[in-house]
Amino acid sequence: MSNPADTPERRSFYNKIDPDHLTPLWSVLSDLVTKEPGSGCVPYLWHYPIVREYLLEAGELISAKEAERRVLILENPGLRGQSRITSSLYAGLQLVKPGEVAPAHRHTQSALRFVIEGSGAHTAVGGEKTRMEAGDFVITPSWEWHDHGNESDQPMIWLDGLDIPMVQFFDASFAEMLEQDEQPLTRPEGDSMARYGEGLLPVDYTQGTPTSPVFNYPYERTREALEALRQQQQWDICHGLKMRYINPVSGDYAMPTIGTFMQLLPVGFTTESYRSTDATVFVIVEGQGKSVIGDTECEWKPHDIFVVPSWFPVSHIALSDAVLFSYSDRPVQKKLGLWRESRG
Ligand code: GTQ
Repeated sequence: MSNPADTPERRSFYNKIDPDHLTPLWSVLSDLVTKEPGSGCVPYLWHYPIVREYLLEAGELISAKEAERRVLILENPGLRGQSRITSSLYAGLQLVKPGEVAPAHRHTQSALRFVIEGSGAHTAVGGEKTRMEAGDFVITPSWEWHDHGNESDQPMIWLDGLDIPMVQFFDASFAEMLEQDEQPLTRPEGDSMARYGEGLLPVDYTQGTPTSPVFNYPYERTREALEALRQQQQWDICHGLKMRYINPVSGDYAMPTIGTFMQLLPVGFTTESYRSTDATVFVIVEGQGKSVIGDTECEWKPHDIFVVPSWFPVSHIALSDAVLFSYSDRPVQKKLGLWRESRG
């Protein structure tokens, strides 16, 4: 499919209608309704040690309080200037130094934190604090107050994944600051996990919120589950062993706009080529290996971050036991009937 050629008569017609804010569909149709996905989003890998250096340097330039959030945005090389890692998703690395507070605010954008390094810093969400360890997946639901702090003696760095471009697309952004830096706490630490995350629910609980009421999924438990399941040796040829995080109340994805996953690839495992319409951000939690994304080869080590654009074939090779966290807009595409995948 290609657009019909311009002729002098056509061009002069286009010029005539232009002041009335009209434009011919046939000149742009094949760019709007493409045969296959292709947004300009390209495969790319960020080497963690490089970004980490810059982030610590940023830590000397501005405080978490002044910045509100001290974050370096991971911008897809094909989408520069748009603050996005894929067409629909945002990624950034956030640093909170010992003694700092990132002040309380709330917004309609949903956020996930995936902890890269540090131990014992906290985030408070909707009146409850949770301490964070490397590998934890933590959720900030839409419109919940949240502030971050670090009482430990080491810097804390995590990956922020937000649906900022989606909310931008819908023009549905609202945000506000709380008058005080830290929100009042209304529940003890561990309350949400005990109430919703132990295979139990309060007897009369019916409220289904779109976001999981469990807001910290500790790595310790996730890793234990992967290790237990590994005994079964039931490997998926495209994914190894891949699990998705769920909202325990509904069984749906943990977040309404972002799907999150954790997978184990045993040493030597090479996945078959796979593609899907949800462009996906991967974070290496453990291990070394390589991913081939279209024609691009990405060699990875722990804490590296890479992006697989929509419909690019990807295959992973694990050179040691590897654990990969990933996130994408899959829940949204599935609800809209748009999601497709292809194996092999
Ligand atoms: O921690 O609330 O990376 O509001 C971007 C926007 C983090 C946050 C980001 C945010 C936050």
